[in-house]
Amino acid sequence: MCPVGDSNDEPVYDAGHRGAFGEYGGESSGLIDRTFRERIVLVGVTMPPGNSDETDASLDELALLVDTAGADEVGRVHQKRQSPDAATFIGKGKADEVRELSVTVDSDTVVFDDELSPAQQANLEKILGRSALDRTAVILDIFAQNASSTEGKAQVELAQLKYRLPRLKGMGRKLSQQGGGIGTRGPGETQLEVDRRRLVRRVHKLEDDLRKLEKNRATQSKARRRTSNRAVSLVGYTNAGKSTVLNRLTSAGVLAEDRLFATLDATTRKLQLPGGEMVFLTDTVGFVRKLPTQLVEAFKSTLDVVIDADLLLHVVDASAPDVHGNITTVRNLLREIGAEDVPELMIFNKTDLNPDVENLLRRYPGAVAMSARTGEGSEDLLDAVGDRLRSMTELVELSVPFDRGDVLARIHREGKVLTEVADEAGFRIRARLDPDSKGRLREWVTAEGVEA
Ligand SMILES: Nc1nc2c(ncn2[C@@H]2O[C@H](COP(=O)(O)OP(=O)(O)OP(=O)(O)O)[C@@H](O)[C@H]2O)c(=O)[nH]1
Ligand SMILES: [Mg+2]
Repeated sequence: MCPVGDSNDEPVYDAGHRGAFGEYGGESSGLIDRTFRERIVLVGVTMPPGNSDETDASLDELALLVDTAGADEVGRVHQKRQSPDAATFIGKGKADEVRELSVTVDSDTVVFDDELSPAQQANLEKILGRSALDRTAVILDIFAQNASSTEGKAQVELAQLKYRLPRLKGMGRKLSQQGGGIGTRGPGETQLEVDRRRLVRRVHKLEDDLRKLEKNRATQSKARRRTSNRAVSLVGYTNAGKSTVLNRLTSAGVLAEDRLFATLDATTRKLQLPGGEMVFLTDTVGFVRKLPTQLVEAFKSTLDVVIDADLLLHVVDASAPDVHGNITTVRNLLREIGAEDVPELMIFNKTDLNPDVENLLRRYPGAVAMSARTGEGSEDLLDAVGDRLRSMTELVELSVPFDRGDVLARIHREGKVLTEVADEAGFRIRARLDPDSKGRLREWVTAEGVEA
């Protein structure tokens, strides 16, 4: 039975609804003109301690996000400020300038690179005479287009409702006038004018459903934990090649596309390392600068696989314009979700596009370079994963009496048994154990830190 969607509350929207524009135009709902790509003016503001290069890079990325959502950048405006204007984010004069540009380039919508408060958004729309959206709305829109699983759809809907609830009034007005566009489609779009209480109820229902799904996931991961297989998670910036790495190593056949946030659901596959050990390798959602907090919260249960992993494979696109900025963004987000203590193995991917990775490898010792597309370096990666996991275990000797088959079974389950011989006292075993297992089996350990 599917826990999401079998509610007594009618669904507030059609969760399977896809984007409204351009390449997603095939699946017409009949409501929206899908042959049309929205024309967008982007606005970026540099505030201390940021500099204008960072704003530029962030705007380039916003243009990519807007493109992924199905719209085109037709103009760009920069401003430097000490702090945001409380009423209009950018100054009033600048807002007039943006309106003039929008008229000149015939834009439908203005997208701001930073999150606007509901009041700022409403004020800006008045001045600009067109929709004012922020980066968060664009990212949520892409997630809404890409969500396909029950859990993914529920997570995205929850994030969208939490973003939209405080903005309900403005959205209702805009929707009745325009009937679609970035930030307005997907969850909630047809009934944003209905009773706010109903949406709040829907939020609670979704939270409840997600908690149930999370319980399922916890049971599954517990079952995995009962095996000796370690858990390894792929993390990294969106489009870095995480899914391609999973496919390359396991023939998982998951979707890997030149498209931001192609992956929203976690996929786990077994992988055998060169030393014979089995690990569970999990691919999950990518990160980006200024990832909306509503999404990070809603994807909490999906991201638990990252927190619970024994090792993170941090996939980096070595050909990206700002490799270090991407690495920092990912590490900050890992800290935000509580995964900063999970050991990290860095992978510089796409070496076929940028073979010049010597500097990167020097700067990040222990990192591996590879091309998931050509397969070059994948053996080095497997060796490195094996080495890292082994370095987290210890070679110990144990002695177990014949009548303790349960202990013997546990050693096999939790560790990697290298040799097992029977003598008059019982079984003598050499095995690799992680610190937790060693603690649990302490009673039977006869020698620690044994040389291989
Ligand atoms: N040239 C080249 N392209 C690659 C390589 N690895 C992945 N790609 C391409 O990069 C794009 C993104 O790859 P994905 O594997 O979908 O990236 P991801 O990190 O899973 O991205 P999201 O799930 O969207 O966050 C695809 O077009 C891949 O074919 C590589 O080693 N070389
Ligand atoms: Mg992916």
